[in-house]
Amino acid sequence: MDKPIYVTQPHLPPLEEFIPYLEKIWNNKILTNGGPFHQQLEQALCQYLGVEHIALFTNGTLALVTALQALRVTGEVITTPYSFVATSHSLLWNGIKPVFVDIEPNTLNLDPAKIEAAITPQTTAIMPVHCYGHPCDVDAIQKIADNYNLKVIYDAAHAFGVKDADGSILRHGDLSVLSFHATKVFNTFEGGAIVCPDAKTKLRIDQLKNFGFVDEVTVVAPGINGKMSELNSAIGLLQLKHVDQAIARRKEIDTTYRQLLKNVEGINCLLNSGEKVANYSYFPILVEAQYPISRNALYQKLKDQNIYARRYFYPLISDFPMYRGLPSARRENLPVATDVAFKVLCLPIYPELTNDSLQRIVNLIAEG
Ligand code: T4K
Repeated sequence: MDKPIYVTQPHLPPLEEFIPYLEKIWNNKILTNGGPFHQQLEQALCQYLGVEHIALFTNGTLALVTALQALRVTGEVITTPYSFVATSHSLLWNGIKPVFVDIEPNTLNLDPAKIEAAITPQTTAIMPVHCYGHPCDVDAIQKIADNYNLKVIYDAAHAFGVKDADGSILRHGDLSVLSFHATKVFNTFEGGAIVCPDAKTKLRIDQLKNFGFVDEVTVVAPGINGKMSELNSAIGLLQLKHVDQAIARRKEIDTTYRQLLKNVEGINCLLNSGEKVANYSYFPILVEAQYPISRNALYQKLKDQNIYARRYFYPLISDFPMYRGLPSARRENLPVATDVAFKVLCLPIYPELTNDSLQRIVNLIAEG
């Protein structure tokens, strides 16, 4: 049996490159609480991403929870059912009711045309996701937010380094939240961040991720412990040096999949990012009715060959027990998301995936 091929695998620089970072941590004995590597990584990420302010976190989920708290979001929030469950969980952690709105069939992002109908007097914010790193229709969403005086918090967990015509996609909305989990394009093993528009907001977020302390003796809010450690920050600094190379290889894999799969009937490769600055974080395909076997049968066929493609995002968040009783979670309310969740398969994509493995995956898919 060939070696297992997972949907993703973290790209790690040579171990010896990490030793000097470890030595520094051991020498100065600052392990966490906004130490030197933490500060350096915040600066380096601002520069790399082309944003003004960034607050690092232990993980993306705590960053989402804190982003909502920082903006004092309450009541109801409009969001997508087609995401990782952390998106909606962050709302429940804040005592907020998620209101699910269907996705748009081309981008698989929240459909702006369906948002207005879901707004009620309790709605205070919209939480869209740049799913697979494909930008949401940020202008349409902002227009609705402006009309109804709503906050916009982007779950940008997949959107590291993604740009639109005017720069980073992360500058849109009131806040954007990144994940640096091991499975992401840029990782700090576990980690995350909030991109903030101004220093005042960053200060509030930094206080909230440190229990709500504003000085040694004053606590102003029930903040969480969401601080990134020096070890994770150091990994981030090292990873950042290699991330362009990693994304370039992902792009090659994306292009090759598209070329090799374009004539396979019933396999829809979804959006081609074209000339936009994308990060090629996922390679989702839709297994359509014309394909000889079902999506689940293809998933199993690959698995039997030690190839672990993943059904991101099946089941829909709205189908999990803690959400399915909500009126907005009804499948009739979410026809596009429901359809896509039964068709989607994310194929392996990561820098170390070899061309031979890629060809093997494509051959198995092509034979049906
Ligand atoms: N919002 C969105 C839209 C998200 O997608 C996520 C996370 C979040 C918010 C929350 O951010 P974090 O709090 O996680 O920072 C994974 C990740 O755990 C999760 O971070 C990610 N989204 C989600 C889409 O995928 P699983 O349960 O599918 O991961 P797992 O452990 O099955 O890993 C997938 C494959 O990756 C494995 O088969 C092998 C490979 N792998 C994984 C790990 C952890 C490795 O090779 N090395 C590793 O260390 O959730």
